[in-house]
Amino acid sequence: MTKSGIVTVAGFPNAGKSTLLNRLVGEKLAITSPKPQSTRHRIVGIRTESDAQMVILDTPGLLEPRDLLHTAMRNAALSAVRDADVLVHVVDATGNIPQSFHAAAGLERAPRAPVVLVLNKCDLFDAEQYAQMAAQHPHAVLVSATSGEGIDALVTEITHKLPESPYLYPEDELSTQPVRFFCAELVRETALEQLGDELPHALACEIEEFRENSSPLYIRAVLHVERDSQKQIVIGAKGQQIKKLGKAARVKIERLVGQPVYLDLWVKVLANWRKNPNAVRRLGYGDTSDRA
Ligand SMILES: Nc1nc2c(ncn2[C@@H]2O[C@H](COP(=O)(O)OP(=O)(O)OP(=O)(O)O)[C@@H](O)[C@H]2O)c(=O)[nH]1
Ligand SMILES: [Mg+2]
Repeated sequence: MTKSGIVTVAGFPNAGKSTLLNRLVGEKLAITSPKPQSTRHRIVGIRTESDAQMVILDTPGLLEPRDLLHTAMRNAALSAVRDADVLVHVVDATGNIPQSFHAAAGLERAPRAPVVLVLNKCDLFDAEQYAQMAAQHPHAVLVSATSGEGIDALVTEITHKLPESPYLYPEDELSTQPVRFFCAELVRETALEQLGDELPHALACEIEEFRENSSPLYIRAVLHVERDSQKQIVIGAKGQQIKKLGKAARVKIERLVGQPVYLDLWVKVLANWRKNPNAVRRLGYGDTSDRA
C-alpha cells in the first residue's frame, strides 16, 4: 500500500519554507530571498519516493495583513493549512520558538492535521547550541534546508504521518503549476535580488505571451509597479536596470526550460494595485476577502 497526502509548509516570513520545499522536491521550484514576504502564492511541489508521495504546499509567510495583497497571501496560507494532511511548521531556530503553530498563526484552535515542528537554520549553531536546542525541543526535527542536514529524518517523520492512499499525481510529476507561472516567479526573484528593500513588494510580474513553438522561446512579461517613480527606478538610467534584470532573469528561465529564451520585458504602472481587489485577483493572488 502506498502513502500519499498534502504536506503544507507554513510559518513566519523568512523561516526558510521555500528553501525547504526546494530541498524536499530536489528542484528549485519556489523562489527564495533574504528579504521577507518573497512567496505570495501556494506553490505545489511533488516528491515521490519509496512508496510515498508528498504533495507539498509552500505558503506565504504568516503575517498581519497590511494591504489586500497581504490578505490574499494570508488566505492562501490558511487555506493550505486547512487542506493539509500533515502540517510542517517551519521556524527559524536562531529566533524565538513559538509555543504552538496556532498561537503563532493567530488562530483560535490547533489545525486538524498533525503538526511536525521543524527547527531550521541549524547550520548556524555550534555543537553545544545544537545539543541544547535538541534537548529543549525533543519533538522537533532539527534541519538545515540549505545544507540538507536533518532532511532524511524529516522525510521519515512526515512519511510516518501520511495517510495510506494511492498516489494523487503521476510519479514523475514535480509540480502542478504551469511553466509560465515559474517564469513569472523567476522574474520577481531577480527583482528581489536587484532592486532595493521595499520596491519588490510593490511589484508583480505577469506573463502576457508565451510562444512555446517559437525558437528561441518567446516570453513577453510585464512588471507592474504602483507608481511612476517606481517605474523609473525599474527602468533605470538609459534602461540599464531593466536590461540587467531581464538578462539575469532570462538566464534563470533558460535553466528552467532547457532552451534559449527571448525575454521581452516591460514595465507598467498599475496604480496602487495592492489596494485594488480586482487588480490583486487579476494578477493571480486570489482571494482578498477578509475572512481569516
Ligand atoms: N543559514 C541558513 N539560511 C537559510 C536556511 N534556510 C533558508 N535560509 C535562508 O533564509 C532566507 C529565507 O529563505 P526562504 O526560503 O526564502 O524563506 P521563506 O520562509 O520561504 O520566506 P517567505 O516566502 O518570505 O515567507 C534565504 O536567504 C535563505 O537562503 C538554512 O537552513 N540555513
Ligand atoms: Mg517563501
